[in-house]
Amino acid sequence: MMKPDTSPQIFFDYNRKDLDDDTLLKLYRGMLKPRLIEEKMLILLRQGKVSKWFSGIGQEAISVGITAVLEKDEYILPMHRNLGVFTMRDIPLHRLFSQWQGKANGFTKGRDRSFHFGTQEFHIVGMISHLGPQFGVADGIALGNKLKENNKVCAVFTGEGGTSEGDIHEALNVASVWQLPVLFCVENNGYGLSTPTNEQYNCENIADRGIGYGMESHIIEGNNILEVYTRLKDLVESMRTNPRPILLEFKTFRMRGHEEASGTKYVPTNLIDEWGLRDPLTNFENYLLDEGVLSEVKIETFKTEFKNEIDKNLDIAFSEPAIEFNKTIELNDVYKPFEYQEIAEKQNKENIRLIDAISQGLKQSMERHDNLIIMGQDVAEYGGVFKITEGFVEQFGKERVRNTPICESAIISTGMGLSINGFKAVVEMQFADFVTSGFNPIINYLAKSHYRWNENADVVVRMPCGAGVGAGPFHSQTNEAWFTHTPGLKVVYPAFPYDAKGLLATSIEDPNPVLFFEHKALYRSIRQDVPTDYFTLPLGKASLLKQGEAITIISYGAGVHWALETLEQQPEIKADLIDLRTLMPLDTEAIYKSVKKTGKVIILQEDSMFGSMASDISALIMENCFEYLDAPVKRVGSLETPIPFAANLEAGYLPKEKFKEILLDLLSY
Ligand SMILES: Cc1ncc(C[n+]2csc(CCOP(=O)(O)OP(=O)(O)O)c2C)c(N)n1
Repeated sequence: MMKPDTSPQIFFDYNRKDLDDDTLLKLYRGMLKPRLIEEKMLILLRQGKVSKWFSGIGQEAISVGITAVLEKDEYILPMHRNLGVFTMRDIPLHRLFSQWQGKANGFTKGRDRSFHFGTQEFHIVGMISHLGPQFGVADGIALGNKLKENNKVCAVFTGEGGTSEGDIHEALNVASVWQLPVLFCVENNGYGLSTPTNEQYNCENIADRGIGYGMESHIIEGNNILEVYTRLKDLVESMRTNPRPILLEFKTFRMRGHEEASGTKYVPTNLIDEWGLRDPLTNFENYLLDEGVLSEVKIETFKTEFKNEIDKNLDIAFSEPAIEFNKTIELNDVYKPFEYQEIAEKQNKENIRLIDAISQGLKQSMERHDNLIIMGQDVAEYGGVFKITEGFVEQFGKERVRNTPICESAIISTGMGLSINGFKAVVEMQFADFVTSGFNPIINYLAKSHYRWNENADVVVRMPCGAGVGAGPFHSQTNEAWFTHTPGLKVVYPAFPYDAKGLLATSIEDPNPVLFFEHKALYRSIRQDVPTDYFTLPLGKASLLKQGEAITIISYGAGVHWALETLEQQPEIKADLIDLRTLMPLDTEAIYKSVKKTGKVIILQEDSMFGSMASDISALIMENCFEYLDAPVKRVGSLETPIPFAANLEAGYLPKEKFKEILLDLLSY
């Protein structure tokens, strides 16, 4: 809304409605502070005292207006141009400065830069670099709020460029289907790095997409602080009584380069000039002067106050010594400490299949943890494609056993958000293969959060995996090595019903992210006597299934059963058979002990070889047990091809037959 040319210094037709002077001043001071911090940062950047800077100059009204509307304990998920969110939450500035300088008093112990951090203390969940997952995390936080019935709202930010990410579409859809109270705030500032909006999307307004998601949406003049504040206030109030998602498109402009070093050469100068006239701070300042709420003297007083605060806090941050590398601390912070509690099995046992054991373990965990939420495709009334959650809806209700749209990425991010908000989540991949569509949040969000800002991801991802069922390249993979490679994840891979039940219970107890592999070919073929009550088994402990002097066989999953079959057929082979059960943490002690006894090792896995578990275990053995070896370590895995469909091709692909040959060769070495 434009005012006629009569007062060129005030571009906006401000309407203070019933806002008192204090509120107006709070908003003014709210914008002034980040502006002054940024101006200082730009100087420090030129002096080489800060490394990188993403400027939010000209966009302050959005961060400040939204944060002013939300309660202090309502979560906000900002991006890289939202300094105003952090300052409005009154974070001590020296902590922000330490964060930007990679120092210990920041929020990430020097492990991540700029705005890539969160803080539970201030209810801020900062971004990861990857644009996209924040929206799904906001879904999870909002789902938590909805389940707690606390009438809280959460706000998440993105730029218009970020809206092209698939994660964003998934998260908007989930929020709409589940009616989650999230303010999805899109700051449309004209450019995504150098890409103008007309090369980013082909619709007039991003808010127009609301209709496609079945979601209320609004366009807001992002540089007009009073419009941002008053409209948000009304919307948030109505969301508290009528929880629902709202998509907001804030029209604004990026006044500086994507980051300072990259400049603005590609931005027509007339655009910068035009938007300069709409500066949110100077316009509002002029308006408040006009209204008599502000005076030149007051402006100077505020500026001096903030500049002093900035300088004082900079001194604190600059005088803080550089962080020191301490290997133990670095390694210890990858996972949240978890004290395993043994819950012993009771006497009652029944003979059940692997699939029943998993189902029982999951059900008893749901009974034990009333903050545990299950999410997955078709997991509710249908019971999941493998029927593991059959009957769960009747017992636990649809709030806790949630059918999801087909969107792995947003749901895994939702799990992260639930965890941030005090819940536990189990996410079922319909098939382990489909985890590729949720790879980003697992690798970048779940795995790295504790190391980065001390926030654990209490999420178990269930992974029905494996070949031997004639299901071809996209329903048969055993993809554990994608995850064992990533610090921050735990990976569990049981081969028996007893282990599966106890390890699943522990995986859910453990506050760290766990990939829990369940072999489909074993689901209905392997039976065992399993305690009927809830019990736990420790992660990181292998089991020694057979004992012998001649050779060590190491395996996990289906490979364990192939090895057992071989040993049954050839009882003359005296072997230690180790079932790893957990791949990360790995029970190296059990491995080394056996290798030192037998001097010969064969590692059998279903996965193909290069970059796999067998390769790493082999390397570990060579490095740690070389003097004890009487023969080269042998690895046996599947062919280096995708998994074929036809039964005889699949049999040729799998290493079962090859294993027998190599085992005999090695024995006679
Ligand atoms: C998944 C992903 N791809 C690419 C990038 C690199 N990148 C960082 S910011 C950015 C532009 C973002 O534009 P927009 O969302 O409009 O936000 P703005 O920077 O304009 O505020 C790009 C391409 C990234 N961080 N994440």
